[in-house]
Amino acid sequence: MKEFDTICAIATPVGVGGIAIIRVSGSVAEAAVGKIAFPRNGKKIEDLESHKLTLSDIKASKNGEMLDEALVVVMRGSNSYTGETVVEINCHGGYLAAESIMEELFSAGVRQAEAGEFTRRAFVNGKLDLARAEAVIDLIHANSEKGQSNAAKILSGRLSEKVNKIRDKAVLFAANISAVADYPDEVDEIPRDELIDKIDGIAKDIDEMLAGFSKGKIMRDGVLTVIAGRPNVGKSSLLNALTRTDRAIVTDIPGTTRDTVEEYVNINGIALRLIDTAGIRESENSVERIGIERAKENIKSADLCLFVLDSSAGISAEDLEIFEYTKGKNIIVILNKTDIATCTDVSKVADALGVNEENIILTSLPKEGNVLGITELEEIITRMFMAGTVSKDDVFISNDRQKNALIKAKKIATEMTKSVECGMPADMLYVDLEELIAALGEITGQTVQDEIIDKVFERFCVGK
Ligand SMILES: Nc1nc2c(ncn2[C@@H]2O[C@H](COP(=O)(O)OP(=O)(O)OP(=O)(O)O)[C@@H](O)[C@H]2O)c(=O)[nH]1
Ligand SMILES: [Mg+2]
Repeated sequence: MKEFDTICAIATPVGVGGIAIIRVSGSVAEAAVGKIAFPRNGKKIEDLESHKLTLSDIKASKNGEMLDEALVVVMRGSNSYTGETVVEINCHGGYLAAESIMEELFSAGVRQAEAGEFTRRAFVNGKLDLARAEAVIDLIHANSEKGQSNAAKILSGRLSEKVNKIRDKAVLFAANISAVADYPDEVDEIPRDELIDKIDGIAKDIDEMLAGFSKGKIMRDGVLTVIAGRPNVGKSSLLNALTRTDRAIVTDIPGTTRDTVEEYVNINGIALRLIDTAGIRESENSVERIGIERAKENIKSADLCLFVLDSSAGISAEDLEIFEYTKGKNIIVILNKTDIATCTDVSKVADALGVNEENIILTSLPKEGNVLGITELEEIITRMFMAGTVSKDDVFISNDRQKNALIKAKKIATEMTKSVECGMPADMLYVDLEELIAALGEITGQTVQDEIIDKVFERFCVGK
């Protein structure tokens, strides 16, 4: 266990609320809290039973003035979140009680914790591996049920288990190789076919994990969805229909939306970050032109583009021009205004744009009257991003750091196969295997540089 100074932070959000929780961690946590907290059962903080809440008076150290009454819990020894003694004070919420207690703790020599410092200590003290620490922050920031569920599974150690299984295979393989090298008279050489099989087995496991990345990323970050098209086709009406709000201004004047409008919407457990954009056209108006540039930029970074067409107007040259910007993106074409349309021939539209008919949806989104097509659109989006059923046991890697470590490991495996095929002796694989093991170890943090650890904890908030 590493020795650190003692830190404290308010672990609950700032503002008016029932309670606020102050977390104190480190060797002098009990002594510092003991200066201001007086358990009603007459005991001292140091003598409280571990992991048991005790009602306590909180008094100013200078003059004994009552500051609050709070529930105090000591979590002693390594049996705490950080792996060091933690004291938590459940005081009253609002702006003053927690702040005044924090001031008292500072006077007692406790330092304000930095963002993520509690979890970082948990990692350093072996309470959490790096993948699980990442899941803590993902769980806090989860904005969809699927994101929450995947983060909770990773937090429980399921992803690390999966990685460690592959790693164990590689470790065993390395041990076999070194046994042959060390005891050539007693241990038989490993046949080349067997070497290839072993490497393939590891590579296949890595591929399987990599294949889950796109799902995991969507679960964690949501789908960046841009609504694009000509002016007046019904883009803002679509944002409003999907969010069931009047968030975006809708008028019959082309060029109504100037700046981008953003809203989150949850579709069957997936979070969509919806961006409504300015209708793209040649414009003399400088404000509108900026909006149009923004629209184009947004399309570039989108995971999904909802391309809206006015079915009452047919497909124009401008539509085709705008559609070019969406090339290479996941596309769903929205053939809108079907209530007043003369032509809603899906196969014609599919031909004109070169998209699959399945990716074209007929909608009707009038200001007054029946809204149609939204459920179908939601179904297509769900299918597109969560294809195949996700069983409750599936757990997915969800960030670039984890993905890059797997890609590194996979590359090494590919090189190893090539080496064996070229007739390289088995003991030469040992060094590669060590690198592969290290690459897998980056995911759980067994082998990882400090700067990567810094990056992981940068995303945390104070108090976690
Ligand atoms: N009849 C009918 N009118 C619609 C439909 N969808 C949208 N509209 C109307 O079309 C007009 C333009 O709709 P918006 O949603 O503002 O269009 P937009 O694409 O956001 O337009 P810009 O912001 O100017 O680019 C409004 O008067 C809407 O009420 C529809 O399905 N049927
Ligand atoms: Mg609009």
